[in-house]
Amino acid sequence: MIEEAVRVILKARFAIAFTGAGISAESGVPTFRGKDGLWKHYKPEELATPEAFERDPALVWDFYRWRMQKILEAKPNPAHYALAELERLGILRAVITQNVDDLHHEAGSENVIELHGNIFRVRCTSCSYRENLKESGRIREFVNSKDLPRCPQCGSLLRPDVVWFGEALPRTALERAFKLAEKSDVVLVIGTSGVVYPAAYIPYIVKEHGGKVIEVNVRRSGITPIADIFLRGKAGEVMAKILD
Ligand code: BJW
Ligand code: ZN
Repeated sequence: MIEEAVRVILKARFAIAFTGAGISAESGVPTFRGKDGLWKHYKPEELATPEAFERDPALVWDFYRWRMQKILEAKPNPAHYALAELERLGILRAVITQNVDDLHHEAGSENVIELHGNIFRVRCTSCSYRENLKESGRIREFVNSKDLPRCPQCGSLLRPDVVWFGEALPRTALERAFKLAEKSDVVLVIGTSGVVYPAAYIPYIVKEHGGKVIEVNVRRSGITPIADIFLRGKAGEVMAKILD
């Protein structure tokens, strides 16, 4: 199976990757669904929503501070590095990710499309204020603070610059991702349950346009029914073998 996947990838004219929380699992970043992914028994649908933030911003900020902390401690794993290497070799054209953890950039991938935002950015709930905490050097301050973060311009609550359920995805990112999917002849789908839309359309678009779907996951997902090649295993281990 791996040999077949390698053959398809090497033959590709325009390959892309579509990644989810599972690619960062081996880096120590908890996934959303599944027993290890839950935070204090809350489902993502109960925390990653504008309604949850309105009702209880302190609870939602606690969740995001916990995630920021985990992500700060995390380093890219062989799967992130493999995608960066495939891009460097001119085989992979883009990484479309649902992750907010920045690990693709850290591994050296350059053309990364973030569909669900980035956990190191915050924005004001009232005005246009935005801040990149990596650039401003205020991550530690954010993670360690117990107070609700406030906008320095208008005093309203700040929120993570990520996409919650019921919110629109960043338009240019989604349009770029769909266009890339239309012209791709191979998509490597790594570590996603493939149940959150519109992101999960990406592999379907590739398939509809005649491209091949190669999936890497420890278990079956919403994408598996259309996968041409399903590689069962941990992302880091499988991707390291592919690069071998
Ligand atoms: C490993 C591994 C290892 C583990 N190696 N693998 C069409 C149909 C049905 C519903 C909808 C639809 N269109 C829209 C909806 C509604 C909704 C939706 O999709 N709901 C479904 C859940 C039913 N979608 C939305 O609300 C979206 N917005 C929208 O559509 O807006 C419309 C609109 C338009 C115009 C104006 C206004 C509105 C927004 C979705 C936002 C999702 N946000 C989150 C949080 C982001 C911030 C944060 O990170 O905190 O995104 S939720 C969460 O799920 C996060 C993830 O990116 C996303 C996907 O999860 P992912 O990555 O797949 O993770 P897991 O945990 O589910 O899976 C991990 C996988 O890895 C598993 O398969 C494991 O087996 C595997 N694995 N270890 C390999 N070592
Ligand atoms: Zn403000």
